[in-house]
Amino acid sequence: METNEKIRNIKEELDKELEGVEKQQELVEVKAKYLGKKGLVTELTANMKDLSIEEKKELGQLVNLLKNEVTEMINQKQQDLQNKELERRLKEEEIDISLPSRKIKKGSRHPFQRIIEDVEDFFVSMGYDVVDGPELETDENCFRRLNVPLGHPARDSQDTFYIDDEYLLRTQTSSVQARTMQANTEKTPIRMICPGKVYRRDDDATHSHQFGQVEGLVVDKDISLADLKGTLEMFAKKMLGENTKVRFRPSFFPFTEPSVEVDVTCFKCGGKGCPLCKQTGWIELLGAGMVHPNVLRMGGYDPEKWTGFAFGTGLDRLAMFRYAIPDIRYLYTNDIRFLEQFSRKDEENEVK
Ligand code: 2NM
Repeated sequence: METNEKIRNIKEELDKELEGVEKQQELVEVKAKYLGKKGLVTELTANMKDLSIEEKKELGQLVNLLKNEVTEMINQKQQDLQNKELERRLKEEEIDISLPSRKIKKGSRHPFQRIIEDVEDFFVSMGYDVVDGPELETDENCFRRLNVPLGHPARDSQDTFYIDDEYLLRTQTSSVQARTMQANTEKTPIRMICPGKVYRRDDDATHSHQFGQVEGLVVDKDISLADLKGTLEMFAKKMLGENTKVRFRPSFFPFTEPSVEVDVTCFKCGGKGCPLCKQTGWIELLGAGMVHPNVLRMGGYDPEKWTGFAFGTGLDRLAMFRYAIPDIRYLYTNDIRFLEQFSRKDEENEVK
């Protein structure tokens, strides 16, 4: 066969073969078949040694030309394969930026957190400070400075978690009040509240070892029971709605004298009487009273010159009233179906 014809055949064959190539590996094999040491192109020069110088030169040029063309064809195919691969990947990994995004699940504030914020808003607007204190307390701050005598049932180790003779987990946040009076070395007026966790040893179906409390304290010149009544009535109306009625009953606490219990009209029946309020129409909201002279004295305030009132209540109590939660345990069991009801859009549904 004539050389030119062989060359033409090689190119035609290569052309056909390249058309069927789909993978990189196949192309490597094709390349070896044509351009390898024993490849079809190289083979053309097999009997070079039998030719004259002129013929050698002529054949050499033709074969070089062919080599270049074959290389070019293979490179072109290489490029095609790469483009195809790129296109495939672009298509596969395509991101449709016009698709709506996935909804981010928003959490919501726990009713306790909301209550704390509402209580703080009210009292801060009245000029009170919000004060924090340690949960691990001394017997001194938790009981002695609050006029809770040795032998008082509240000090009983059945009710209190004692760490040792001196340290305990606070059973009420009034230890922060004791600290605040003590720390105020200038003996200036005090208006403060302290929300926080407290600990008691009773646990049954309706009591938990740990629960939330908020207590408040006012110390100034000429503070009277009328100030206590006015403040707590405003507070109750602010938290539970303007229609809420308030009544004060005499009571007893070691740290206040006189002491009162503050009832509000039942959130369930509005005061008509129902099982929740045991047909009385009233539910207890707060304990309060005029700060006992002993407590003032131990805080460094002369009870002849200073008077004050104090109050306290449970956060669960406030939350149940405010959100009409029928069972205290909902607040502690972290049932998502319960908690989801407190999303922002439901804030309008609060009992007001
Ligand atoms: C209550 C009820 C009545 C109270 C008293 C004091 C202070 F500062 F005078 F010691 N802090 N909190 C108090 C008074 C707390 O909780 C039911």
